[in-house]
Formats: sequence, C-alpha cells, structure tokens
Amino acid sequence: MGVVNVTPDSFSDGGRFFAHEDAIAQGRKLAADGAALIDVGGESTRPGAGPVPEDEERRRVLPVIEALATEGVEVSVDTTKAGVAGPALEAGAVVVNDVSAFRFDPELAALTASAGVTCVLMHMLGEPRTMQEDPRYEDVVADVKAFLEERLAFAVGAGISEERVWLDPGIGFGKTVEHNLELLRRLGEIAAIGRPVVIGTSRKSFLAKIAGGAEEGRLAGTVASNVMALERGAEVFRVHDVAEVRDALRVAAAVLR
Ligand code: HH2
Repeated sequence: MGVVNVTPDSFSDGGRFFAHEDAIAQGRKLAADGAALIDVGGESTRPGAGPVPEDEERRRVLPVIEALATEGVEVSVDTTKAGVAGPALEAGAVVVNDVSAFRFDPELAALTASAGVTCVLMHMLGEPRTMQEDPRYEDVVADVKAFLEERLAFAVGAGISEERVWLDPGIGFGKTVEHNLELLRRLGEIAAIGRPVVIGTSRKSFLAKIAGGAEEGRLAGTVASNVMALERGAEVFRVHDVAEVRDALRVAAAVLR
C-alpha cells in the first residue's frame, strides 16, 4: 500500500503532494514501483493535528482518486468520514482505510457495508489531538487485540462481511517507542485474530529515535520494521517508499519460503 497525502501538514510528506497534479504523479509512480493499492488521504493524523472540514477534505482527495482510478490504479481512501468516503467510492476507490475504526463516524460502517468494499480498521488511543499525551496500557498487545476484535464484531454487526475487514495495530497512534516495539514483536498475536494485518511504520518518529535520532534512519528503519512485520504475519505494508520496501520484502519472503 503506497501512501499519498494530499495535505499541507502530514508529518513526512506534508505539502509535497498538496497540488493535485503532484499527488496524481506520485500515485502513478508508487503504482509503477509495485504498490497494489494507493492510499490517498486529505487529513493529517499526526500527533496534535486537528480535524479538516469535510468539504475541504473532499476537495483535496476526490480529483486524485478519480484520476488514479480512471487509469486502473486501485485506490484506498484514508478518511474517518462517510461524507468523504461516499464520494471517494463513487470516484473509484475500492477500500476504506479508517484510522478510527468506525468510532468517529458510525455511518461509515453502514456505507462500507452497502458498498460491499474492503475496510481497514486501525487501533488508536483516543484521538490525534491528544493521543501522544502519556499513553498507557495494561498490556499493549492484549489491549489492542481486544479493541480490534471488538471493532471487527461492530463491523460485522453493521453488515460488513468478515472477509472484507483488515486490521491494523496503529503504530504510533497513542503509543510510546516501547509500545510500538512490543506490538511489532508480538504481531503474531494480532494476526491470530484471523484477518489480514496491515502495518504502518513508514518514516514514523520512533524509528529515528531508535536509530539515534538521524532522520536518514527512518528509511532504513522502515525497511527493517516491515521485514520484521512480514515475518510475524503482516500482509499489507503501508509505506511511502514503495520501491525500497518492495525489494526488501521480496528478499525476506524468499528467505522465509
Ligand atoms: N498511519 C498514518 C495514516 N494513516 N492508516 C493505517 N491503516 N495505518 C497507519 O499506520 C496509518 C494510517 C500516518 O502516517 P501518514 O499518512 O504518513 O501521516 P499523516 O497522518 O500526518 O498524513
């Protein structure tokens, strides 16, 4: 899954693809680099970020989704809002990626059910504005697993077929460095739920913290963490650097086979 953020403020690529033509070109490039799905988002979820009005979010993502889908690129829409996801699906998106797991807008579950599309349900502690303020868990893996099981049941209750749900532990969303590491270490426990696991470590700040603070450590850290996630059962890898991670995953998969 290749990431294209049509935002002025995303933590790693904010502003780079805010112009529609730049976002479309980046989506094309990531698809050519081997991404099976391009995740288009119009609202940053970086720690401390506030919400973007719905009409502004639509204005950002719809032209990009429509252009990529028309060219045959499979697109997911990274949104928490039914008012964005509905038109995005009409524009050709085939997956709904909701970092709130249908907590912010329960109507998004009904929409996903009636459209018959796949959804990604992700764990986040609270909301982006406050999630990094002293996050605490009893046992981070058990807590995240219980949350994802509950959201999976909610989705199925809303009429979404279980086969249409992918689950994501939400690396960096209300987690310390140690929480992120524990989730990666014990990712097999999340995979044991039985649904495909999505992992999103790409360029996140915990990688630079571990690698010694160097910003360059984020790409190498992205590669390392995705390889470890593959070994522990992840099936979908949400990344900005598709070519590099693709090669690393191919080599890792060849060793594992
Ligand atoms: N991470 C981000 C956004 N959406 N979706 C899923 N399923 N999993 C993730 O880990 C995930 C996600 C944050 O990264 P990014 O899109 O690069 O930044 P921003 O939210 O600032 O736009």
